[in-house]
Parts: sequence; structure tokens; C-alpha cells
Amino acid sequence: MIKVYGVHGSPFVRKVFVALDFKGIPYEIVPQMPFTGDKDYLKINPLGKVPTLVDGDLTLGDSKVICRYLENAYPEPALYPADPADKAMADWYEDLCGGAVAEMAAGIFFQRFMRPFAFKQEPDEELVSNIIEKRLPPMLNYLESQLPNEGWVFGNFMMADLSIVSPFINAGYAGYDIDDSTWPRMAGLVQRVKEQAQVKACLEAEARSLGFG
Ligand SMILES: N[C@@H](CCC(=O)N[C@@H](CS)C(=O)NCC(=O)O)C(=O)O
Repeated sequence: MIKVYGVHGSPFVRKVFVALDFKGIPYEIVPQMPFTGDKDYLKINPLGKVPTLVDGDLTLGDSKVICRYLENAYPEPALYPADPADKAMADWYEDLCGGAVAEMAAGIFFQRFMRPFAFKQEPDEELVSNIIEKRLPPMLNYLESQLPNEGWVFGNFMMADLSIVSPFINAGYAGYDIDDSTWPRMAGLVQRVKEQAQVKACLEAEARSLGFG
């Protein structure tokens, strides 16, 4: 059976859990905390990051790479569009939101959620304001310009929708909600993705795991 190393609550691990659930592929979760420097884990993923997926002889890191593999190996139901230009845009959104956007959302999450709750430290509000007021708005403006008013980015629910929204689920845990008067399409997509069946089930498991479910 496929194994996924990781923990509930990571925006990247979430993508892999949802992809597997969406495609109806059974899997086992191997609990692996990030940031531990666990030497055994470094042998299968030298970055030490989660997720890592093991499928038989194949061991892969990085949620983008893993989700692409799952799509190729288990094509139905599709999580990426078939048209080459749409597929390239899906990759771009996943790269942008798994990179720069996720890094900003993680900054909010770390300062306002992890520091007070896990480390009993005060958040660095100057850093958070810099993200919310300066760095994030150009990203949100761009994403807003790309999204439909209703429904999904490529017609059906796909990885692009979850990739765009996943970092904001974590920022939401830290009390940051996208302003729906400035970015109504982004705010709407966040709500729709959170209600999508496999995402909803994953978020319920996540809430139980994080202790607020
Ligand atoms: N590009 C990677 C990012 C994975 C990632 O950064 N995961 C975080 C947890 S949310 C992690 O393991 N961080 C530990 C570290 O950076 O050492 C992916 O898409 O899987």
C-alpha cells in the first residue's frame, strides 16, 4: 500500500492526502513531523520536508512531484487539465502558490499560530504586517485576476484550486482571512475548496489532529 510520510496540517501534505482520496487510492499515513532533523527520515528525503510518498520501489519528495506522479499513474479522476496550455497554467499556479505564496502564508501561520500555541512566544507583528499589507496584496491581485467568479479554475475541481487555496487554509488557522470586498473571487474560491468533499474530510481529520476538532 502507498505510504505518505507527513502530518495533518501541512499545506503540502494536505494536497497529497486530497489527491489520493479524490482518486480513491488507499494509503497509510506514516507520522513524520517536519523540522526534526530525523536522521532516518533524511535517508528517504534529504530535504527533511514533508510529504514523502512511497509507492512500492518508488520514493518521492515534494507535493508537486508527488501529485504529478499520482496523476500519471492513476489518471482517473483527473486532477490536472488535459489541454497543454491549461496544464502549464496549472503547473504555474501550483508552483507560485506552493512557493512564494505558501512562504508568506507560512509566515503568518508561524508567527500567529505556532509561536503563541507551540512555543509560548509573542508573534512578530511587524513581520506579519509586512506580509499582509505589502507582500501579499500583489499576489492576491494577480490571483484574483485569474479566477472565475464561480466554480473552479479549470471547470472541475482540480489540484490548481487546492494549490491556490491550501496556503490560505493555514493562514486562516492564524486568524487571517482574505478580505472578500477586495478579493471576492479569491475569498469565494477558498470557501468552495473548503467545502469540496475530499478537502472537507481532510480538514475534519486535520482539526481533530490539531486539537480543535
Ligand atoms: N516544496 C515542498 C515543500 C514542503 C515543505 O516545505 N514542507 C514543510 C512542512 S509544511 C516542511 O517539511 N518543512 C520542514 C523544513 O523546511 O525543514 C512540497 O511541495 O512538498
